[in-house]
Amino acid sequence: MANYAIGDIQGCYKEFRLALKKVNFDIENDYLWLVGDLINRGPDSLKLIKYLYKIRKRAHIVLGNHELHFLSCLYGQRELSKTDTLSKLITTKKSQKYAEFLIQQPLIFQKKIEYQNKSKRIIMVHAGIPPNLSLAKCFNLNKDFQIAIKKNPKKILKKIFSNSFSEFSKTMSSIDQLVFFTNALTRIRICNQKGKIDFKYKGKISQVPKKYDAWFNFRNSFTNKNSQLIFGHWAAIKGKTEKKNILGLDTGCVWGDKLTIMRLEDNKRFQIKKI
Ligand SMILES: [Mn+2]
Repeated sequence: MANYAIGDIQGCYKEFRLALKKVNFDIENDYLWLVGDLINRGPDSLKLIKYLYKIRKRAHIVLGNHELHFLSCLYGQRELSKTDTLSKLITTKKSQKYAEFLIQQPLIFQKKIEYQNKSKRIIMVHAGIPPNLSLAKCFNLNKDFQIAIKKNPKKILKKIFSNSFSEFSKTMSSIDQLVFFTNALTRIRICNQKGKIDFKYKGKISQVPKKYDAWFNFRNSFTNKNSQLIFGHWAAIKGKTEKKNILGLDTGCVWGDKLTIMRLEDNKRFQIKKI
């Protein structure tokens, strides 16, 4: 049995299947971890979701900004943009089934895995975690998020996309905390010492604006020698964080680069070039 984590697929279904083949993914015994942004921009979002639904018992998924965007469009809270490639997924008869499948997925997931008679905790998010949020706070807010989105997806999605708070404060209302948390975990790349996020910046680490840095370069309370964090979202850094316990997996397949699949037991990476 092995655990494999895969970076942002964004509808690159062919490369995704080649990645599973490359590692001899065993559907009966292995687990697949998906860091979100499964869909959109690429050609085959519907095929990808269909397949993931089929193997859902062996898949651990966290939601990315593109899943939230898809759900918002489906529920009439946002409009498709010119660069979206979600129309097949929205118009299929089974769109509701796939939406409900996505709504079941968290924003943060963790599990302990065993390897070489040792164990380590793997934490997975789509974009990252602001340094001033503790893991316990994240799991509490995730619980609130899951309750809110299952109860009334339209309502919470509307709030997530209409309010973009850039920093967390304990004096915020609980709904505002939830909105900040959802945007942060699915969209953060850079922030300042106080955890204030610049949501616009998408470039390289070397050109980050003054007083800001990559979120994983600040001291945090969520990783240690027995736990590691995996994330996607930031294609421009090509998966490189220079950190031992914080590992990026988005290597820009949809932009013509590569799809990365990593075995979590030994962090060995395998890559498939964009076809
Ligand atoms: Mn993303």
